Amino acid sequence: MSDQPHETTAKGGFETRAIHAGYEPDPTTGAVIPPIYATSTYKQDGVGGLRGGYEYSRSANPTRTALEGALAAVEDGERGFAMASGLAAEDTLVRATCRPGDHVVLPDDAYGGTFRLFDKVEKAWGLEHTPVDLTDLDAVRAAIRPGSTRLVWLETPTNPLLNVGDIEALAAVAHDAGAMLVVDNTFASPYLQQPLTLGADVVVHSTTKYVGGHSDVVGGALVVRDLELAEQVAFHQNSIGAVPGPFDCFLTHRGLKTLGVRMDRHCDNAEKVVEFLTRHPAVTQVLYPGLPEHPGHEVASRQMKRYGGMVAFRVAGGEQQALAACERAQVFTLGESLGGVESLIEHPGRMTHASVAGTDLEVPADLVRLSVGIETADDLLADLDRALG
Ligand code: P1T
Repeated sequence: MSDQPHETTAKGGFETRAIHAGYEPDPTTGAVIPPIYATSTYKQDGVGGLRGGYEYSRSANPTRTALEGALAAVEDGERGFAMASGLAAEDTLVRATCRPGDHVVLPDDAYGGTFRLFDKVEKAWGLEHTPVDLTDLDAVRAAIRPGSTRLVWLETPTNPLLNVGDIEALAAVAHDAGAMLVVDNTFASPYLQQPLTLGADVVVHSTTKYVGGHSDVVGGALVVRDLELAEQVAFHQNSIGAVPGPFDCFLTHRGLKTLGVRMDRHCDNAEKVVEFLTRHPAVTQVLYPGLPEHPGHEVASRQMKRYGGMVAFRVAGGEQQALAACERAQVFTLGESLGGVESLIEHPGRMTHASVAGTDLEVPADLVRLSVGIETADDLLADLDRALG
């Protein structure tokens, strides 16, 4: 697989890498933006005579190669892999690194779909898992099974409770036991947090969210820093084939270029929303790592540039009032997903995390999750005031 095309990472600051890494203007036309290579196959110059390593678009496509180079660069990794969705990225990673009988440590408040993948799909193929509080290092050490735990899986901040795990400390715990630390960096985005620079082995993204940034494409990514692991992932990416098409890659890459400016505005608006909610009488608790009283605030301050655009809160009056708030909002659109320019509101218990109802991962019924967008902040506050009655 090593003869497959992949761009090396460009140097420079975050925004420079987000905009330039992975692609040089086309030598023939000067096209500044990677064209959408809508082709499944490539003419060979004699049998095996590949031009630039391109053979068949499941294995590699130039629009995808450009995105993969940019993803590696913004995460400070060696290689990036674009996948058809966040869950496709997760499944491909698991197959590349684990075998039946192996074991994975999971967050006890992971995204519902991630838990479902391990609990309902991977388990049937012999992969065991233990959900644990990843903010408790002793609990993580106790959950690790020496010799069979391959992955410690961290989401930080978590979806939807916004708990924060210490990437550096967890990397040390995982490595001491011969396991790898995987970090789902979807909520923070590479602009706010770069787990590979803190010792993580693999970064996972649902690029559907902040990386794409416009709620117009589903995608996922893996970024690694070890070239041997990269070979394994590349082999499984091609062998399983859960890859995005060129138009999806184009949209995701276009979104990535503006990630820095968007994230700063997401954070500005989220801070205003948090300030508003903490003073609102219908709100009993606001969950946001930027709040000094948040249990993960100190760790978040060390490992994140800012605290992100995701906010969760609990509503006085319980589930019915939480559902009513979701339904009354107008500028905040009622819907799943997150990370787009438009604000979204949802009820995790009935929506994104319905798949963990009845398990240890069940989320509180009075919880509302906001993906704070980049609209005019005053309009967002007025909308929340109306929604909360
Ligand atoms: O939806 P997909 O691109 O397959 O990504 C899955 C995924 C993985 N990790 C995290 C932290 C996620 O939040 C998600 C998807 N989450 C939602 C759809 C949601 O509304 O929370």
